Amino acid sequence: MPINKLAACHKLAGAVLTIQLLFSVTVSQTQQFNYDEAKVGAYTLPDPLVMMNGRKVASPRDWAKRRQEILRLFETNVYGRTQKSTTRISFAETSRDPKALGGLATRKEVTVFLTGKKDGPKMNVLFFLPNNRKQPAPVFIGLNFNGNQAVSNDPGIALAASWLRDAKDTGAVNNRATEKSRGTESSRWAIEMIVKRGYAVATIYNGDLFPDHKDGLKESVIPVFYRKGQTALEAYDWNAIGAWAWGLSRAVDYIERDKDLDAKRIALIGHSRLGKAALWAGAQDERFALVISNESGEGGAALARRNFGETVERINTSFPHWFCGNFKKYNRDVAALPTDQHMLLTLIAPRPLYIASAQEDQWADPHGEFLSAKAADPVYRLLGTDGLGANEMPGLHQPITTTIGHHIRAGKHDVTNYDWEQFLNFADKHLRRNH
Ligand code: GTR
Repeated sequence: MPINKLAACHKLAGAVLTIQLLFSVTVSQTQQFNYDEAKVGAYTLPDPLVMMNGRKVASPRDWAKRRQEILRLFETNVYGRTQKSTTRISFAETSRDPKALGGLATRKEVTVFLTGKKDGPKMNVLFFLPNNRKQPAPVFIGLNFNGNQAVSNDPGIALAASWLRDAKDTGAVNNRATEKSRGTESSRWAIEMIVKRGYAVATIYNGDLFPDHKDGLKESVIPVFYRKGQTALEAYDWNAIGAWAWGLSRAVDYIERDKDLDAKRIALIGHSRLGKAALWAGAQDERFALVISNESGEGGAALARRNFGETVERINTSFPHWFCGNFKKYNRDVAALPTDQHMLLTLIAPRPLYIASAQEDQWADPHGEFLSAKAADPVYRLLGTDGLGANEMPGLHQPITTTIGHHIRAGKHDVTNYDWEQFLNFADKHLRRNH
């Protein structure tokens, strides 16, 4: 065969091979994720009521010990160990509008200096306080994805100063917030509804704590707390989710010192990746009186061992900065994890916990979120609560409001007014006045 023909032949073969390769990559990528309940396979969950030494947890007293064990397991294997800060926060109010939301609320912004020093790391907390209140207001607190200015169209809110994802939906230019980024996340924050029901709203941009990209570490709060001589993360160190959770606790430090707010009645909410952070914050810090996970999925409420939707390997690959280094060891061997996510939920017990899912959000495995809540139920019952009041996942729009609450609604991955109505009903029922 003449040489040029041979080359052409090779080229063709190469092209065919490339096409075949592309095809098989696409096929294996789609096949990698299972959406068929029949193909989930068998798995055994670690028992939250058995100590590592094999002893059964039979009383609330035993549970206090087991709880510490489980916390350590999550620190070491999943989210990383939160570095203790030795300094106290300080803060400054930077804005106040007593006639926000047409007079319904007082809007205020507070800068929290996370090491107490003005030139150290800081986060901005945005509050809406109901004006119609006779005592300190209970609070819904949660992180937001796109900056505080994104949760409302109120032009008085300061634009986020930290890194922001450049995308149409964020209104950011060169990774900075612009006027266009106002209100871009407001459909997820039913602020008026919440305020009308007598609750304050508090929110923080997660990027103030750890910019959400794989090189976000250096601009995050974490290096500020490096141990002496430390220059990089150890496999057990905290990462983005740990930093986000930590920031939520620093906001509680502030709330405890604000007499407009009732620090004994704080409901913590998070959606998706921020739902993972909310669960981890609620697990570590018992000052959160109630915790809500909205579609937190893999690494949140959903069971890791269930082969359905997103996987441990996929989340660690797409978001290497979220979990600790050790978590990556389980990418291909989830069964070896000493934890599963139902154990994260048990760390919130006996405090009220609400798990919300959406039917079209199969990536987050709604059934796996429900089964996780179910597997946390024995701990809730041991601690004297009514646990989760259902054996099977209820149909759409049939909320459960026992101490572990739950709903699945129609529609996509999102936070909707329907979700907020259920969260408010749940908080009305469970966040009783403590004084
Ligand atoms: C997805 C991720 C999910 C969830 C989601 C979100 O890309 O795979 O685990 O966290 O992002 O935060 O919206």
